[in-house]
Amino acid sequence: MSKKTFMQLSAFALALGLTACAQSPTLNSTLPMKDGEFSIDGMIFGLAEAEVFREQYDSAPVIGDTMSALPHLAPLEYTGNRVHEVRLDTFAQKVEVAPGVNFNAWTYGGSVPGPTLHVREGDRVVFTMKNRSDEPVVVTDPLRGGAPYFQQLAANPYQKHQPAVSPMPHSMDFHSGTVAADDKWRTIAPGETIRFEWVANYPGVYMYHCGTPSVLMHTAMGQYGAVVVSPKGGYPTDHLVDHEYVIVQSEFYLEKVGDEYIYDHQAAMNRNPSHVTFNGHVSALIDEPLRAKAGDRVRLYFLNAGPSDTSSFHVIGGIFDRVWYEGNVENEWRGMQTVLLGASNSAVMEFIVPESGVYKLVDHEFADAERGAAGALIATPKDSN
Ligand SMILES: [Cu+2]
Repeated sequence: MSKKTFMQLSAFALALGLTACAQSPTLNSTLPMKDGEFSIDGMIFGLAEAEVFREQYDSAPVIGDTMSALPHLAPLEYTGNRVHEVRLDTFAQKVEVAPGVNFNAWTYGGSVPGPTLHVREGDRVVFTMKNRSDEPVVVTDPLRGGAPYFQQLAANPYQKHQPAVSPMPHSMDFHSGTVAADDKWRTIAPGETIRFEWVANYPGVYMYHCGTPSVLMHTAMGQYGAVVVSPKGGYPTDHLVDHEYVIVQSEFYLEKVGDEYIYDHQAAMNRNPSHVTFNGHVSALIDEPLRAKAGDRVRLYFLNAGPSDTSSFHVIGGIFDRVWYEGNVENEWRGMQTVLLGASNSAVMEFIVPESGVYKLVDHEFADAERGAAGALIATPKDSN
């Protein structure tokens, strides 16, 4: 269903009084609080302690109906708030980041960046992650199911995923959560599973990543992705948007040793990346460019995952009509040519496609564009199909 159609249906449902319940005047979330939790300014804090345990589990490593592969964003086909049961296992995977350049990455869900989770401000996430770095996990068979992510990954296999084994302690740090990091973001050993909850108290586009030292190394090895928390009241242009895409920029620090590429920690310390990519591969948005028509309003949910570099994102031939820094509707900018983002900063950016043609997407720090941070949007004429 297109976003416009969904917005129309949502408005229709509201008009008929079909929404689940009226929003509480004091709580962001329409979900009940649990024992021990407390509310400040409508946000929920004081969540239960994380659990760490061992389980027999060798099934789908990504579960969640709003977990998608880049550049897709899963639609939120519900009103108000809900609970998301999300699994995102961590394991090694051989991935390609440029033609002929592949390495044994540490991943969430098998791709670099990992899947994008979409929730609404006030939603609750019940999160489970098993550290499966000691087993070969296959993600190329879409029949394994569990999330739309697998079908999307299969349709866009530029990373050429292959199972790999690299036993290593790992953790998960969601920037979208407000919790005690020493509890929820704790490191777990291969074979262990962690489960904890977080509430999406603030809207925006957030990074998730491994927080196990060296954080630089674990992030540069591939353990990061995006969470989109849509504002509960939406963005003011929701009814005008024709296409939405998610882009994650990140750096790779690889050196060739024999026939293999491996991570180069010294290059990472020196901030000298071998590759800088949009969506994990220098060709990702070139082989599969974004699509739109002249006159369309295109919305990009953009995260600069770093781990260490800034991004100066620019659309050649376009001007950003609206930019919401960090994705928060309160932080609105107009008429931006370039959006500067530090490591783990993000923005929601919209531009109107002026005419049919090719619009290149670049990091305007051109040393990074030449390292791979480039892509394209192809626009067909206004009245084309
Ligand atoms: Cu890690």
